[in-house]
Amino acid sequence: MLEILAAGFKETGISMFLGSAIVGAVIGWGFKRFNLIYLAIHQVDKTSKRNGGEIVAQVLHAHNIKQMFTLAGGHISPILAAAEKVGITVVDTRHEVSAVFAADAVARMTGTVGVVAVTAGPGLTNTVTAIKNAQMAESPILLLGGAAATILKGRGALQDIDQMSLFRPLCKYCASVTSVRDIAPILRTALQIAQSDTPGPVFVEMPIDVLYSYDLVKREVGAKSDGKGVVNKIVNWYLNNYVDNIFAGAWDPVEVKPLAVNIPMPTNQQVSKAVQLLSKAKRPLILMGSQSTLPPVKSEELVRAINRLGIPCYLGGMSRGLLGSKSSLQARQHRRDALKEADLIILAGSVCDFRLSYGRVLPRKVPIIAVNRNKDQLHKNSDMFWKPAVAVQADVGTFLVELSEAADGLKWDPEWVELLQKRDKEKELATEKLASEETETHLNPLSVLHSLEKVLPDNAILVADGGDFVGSAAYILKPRRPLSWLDPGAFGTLGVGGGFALGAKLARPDSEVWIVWGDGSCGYSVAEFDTFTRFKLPVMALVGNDAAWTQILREQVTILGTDVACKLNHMDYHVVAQGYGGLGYLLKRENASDIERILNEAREENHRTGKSVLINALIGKTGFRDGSISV
Ligand SMILES: Cc1ncc(C[n+]2csc(CCOP(=O)(O)OP(=O)(O)O)c2C)c(N)n1
Ligand SMILES: *[C@@H]1O[C@H](CO)[C@@H](O)[C@H](O)[C@H]1NC(C)=O
Repeated sequence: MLEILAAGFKETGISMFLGSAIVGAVIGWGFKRFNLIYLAIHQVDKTSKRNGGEIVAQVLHAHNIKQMFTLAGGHISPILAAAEKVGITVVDTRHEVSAVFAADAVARMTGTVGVVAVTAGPGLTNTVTAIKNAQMAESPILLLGGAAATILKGRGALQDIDQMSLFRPLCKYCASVTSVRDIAPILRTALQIAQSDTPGPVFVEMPIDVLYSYDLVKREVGAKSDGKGVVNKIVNWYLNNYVDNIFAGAWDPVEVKPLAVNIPMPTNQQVSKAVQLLSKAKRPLILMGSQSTLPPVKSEELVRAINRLGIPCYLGGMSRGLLGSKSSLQARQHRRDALKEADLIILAGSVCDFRLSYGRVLPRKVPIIAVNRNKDQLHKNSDMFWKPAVAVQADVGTFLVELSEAADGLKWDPEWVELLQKRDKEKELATEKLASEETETHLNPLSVLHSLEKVLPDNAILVADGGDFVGSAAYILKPRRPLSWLDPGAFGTLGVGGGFALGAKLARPDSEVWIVWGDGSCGYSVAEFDTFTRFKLPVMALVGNDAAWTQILREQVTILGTDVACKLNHMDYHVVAQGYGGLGYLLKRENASDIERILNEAREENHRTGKSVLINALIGKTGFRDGSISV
């Protein structure tokens, strides 16, 4: 790697950047390129074999980072080697996009920052979709990317592209490190920003010359101790100064501890205004969104607050499972009707985007209390379709806890909760009836999902990756506890399955992690079964195999009259899993009466052998999902 860069540089080099060298030598005197004052004060230890990767590892270790996800590359090897040395588990995936999804899952499950390191150029561009997904899901991720040496940027170095421009629109903070002494302060700032206010991804570009040791960088850049002729002397002087500046003060003692994270808090006035409105309500309703699961409020504390409030809730995104699977306060079905009947609505982190029909499903005349850390999300479409009575830009969990204390003693119409419960029961009975219907050729997907619901243990974590089958799963499967459901979020990205499951199993090794996959979606990341095998992470997967991209097919056929590009085959995904060292099961119609037993057998084998399992269920059509959105 280094050799290639150095050779490339030498070939095209000397004469090509002669111009800039001379200009640089003159202007450089003006302290722009190398900080001569700094150089004069700080030592350059030219014999040290240490490298910047060690500082990266030190900072991450001090921030309690347990895993780093990656796919290798020479640009980032020093980070991986140093991370391994300080005891961070370095997990190498089969695609960079899965590395980011895994870090995202760790961030969501643990309330810390997920960390990814990928190589320059294609390594980084492969992360773009997952980083955008994390931005939309407000998940804090630190993306470390390799890069060409700063001095070789734009000179034809291997994998050298303008990476900063790619990530600026996707990340809360982007920085490129230009000297070893800057590594710790930049990383601390990046980690702080990732978690502050509205959490999200941050990007730190680490050019190869801040990651390798002094002697290697000097060689790579092509700086010699002396040269023949005036021009060569100037070039060498320039290059030596460039390298010295990178390493000046590199190994001085430096602070690596976390900086304080900023979390926006509600004011007393906002809380008492909300209590005042609540005191007039008989049928209040909470729509909970993912933000409610963020630190600092712990899940148990939030659950206590909701139970104290006694207000029925619909749980969305990461808040699914918050109230367990049996709470009488949780409503699941007929949200539209409930919104029409409620006389006060609390948007606890849920957003008036497409998921709430841009706010059009909210009634006009009842007070709406909106809480969100993010100002844009808080007010989304409030100029068009709805209006908040109180808008609180603050942490959702903290607001609900304070509200539950201030609203103590308030009571609601007892028939309200009963009504929502009764309707849920009715809908569930109707679905169960659909599940018992025979499909023409293959298994009834609803019946497969009902069987899964019956065998899921209390420690199950569900990863949702697909279209129709997963949409049905979201109705039928009940997450057992807080933070036990992972879906892509508002970006709706297919392909999260392998990466999410990887992160979830590492963050919660004692849980039984289940990927619920569409057959189309499975194809994106089934290769991560290899990663599960190598890292001895036994994951479970259920593929609803209908030989199509059905969610799209359904409406494309109706509206446009063709199934073009929407058909797949009944492929042997269970055999693919076996090829990657897992166990595979094929479920067909003849197994219909036996599904629960087979699922349990698969679970037992998973526990017994420590191998991941893929259950390939050949499913047929039902009318259950007709009319649901399919974009
Ligand atoms: C990366 C990405 N590509 C395409 C889509 C569009 N899309 C949404 S649902 C869907 C079909 C999913 O098919 P499958 O995983 O087989 O599940 P099924 O609907 O058949 O149950 C597609 C292609 C998307 N959301 N994300
Ligand atoms: C499904 O049924 C067939 C036919 O009875 C049987 O041979 C097969 O073993 C069953 N599959 C599983 C996974 O048990």
